[in-house]
Amino acid sequence: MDYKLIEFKVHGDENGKLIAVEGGIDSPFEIKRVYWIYDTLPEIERGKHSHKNLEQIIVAVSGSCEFVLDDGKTKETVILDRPNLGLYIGKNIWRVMKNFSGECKLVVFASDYYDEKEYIRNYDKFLEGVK
Ligand code: T46
Repeated sequence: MDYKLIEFKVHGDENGKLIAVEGGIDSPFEIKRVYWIYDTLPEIERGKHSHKNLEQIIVAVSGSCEFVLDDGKTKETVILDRPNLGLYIGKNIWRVMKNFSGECKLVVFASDYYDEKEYIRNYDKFLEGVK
């Protein structure tokens, strides 16, 4: 399945910590867009879509949540629970985000600008596409 976990280098001491992500260096793609997700409730689910071409890296900079990843053949669950861990997701992976902890804050680095036409939001259509 086209995903991987990336350990980011932490710069820090007793004064605090800092992590930098440079496009094409710490991420496998040039970064064109950054967005963040917050104020999520524990019982909700987000995602439920795949992307035709977009690549992304997701970091839980605070709190935690689960990603259920699905390539149409198998499903794997990844837990994001520390700010130095990035989840890279390639194209054609169905993702469901769930079990958000309190104060979960996700920062997402994306390989391209937002384009709703690039999303597949129907699961049957997703399965058709990856067959
Ligand atoms: C993903 C997961 C991790 C925009 O206007 N611009 C944007 O850049 C994005 C990402 C979204 N939106 C709008 C589209 C919807 O009206 O914000 C609304 C919520 O988006 P969505 O329902 O797609 O949010 P999530 O949390 O289900 O998914 C998002 C990303 O869309 C997706 O690519 O992998 O976060």
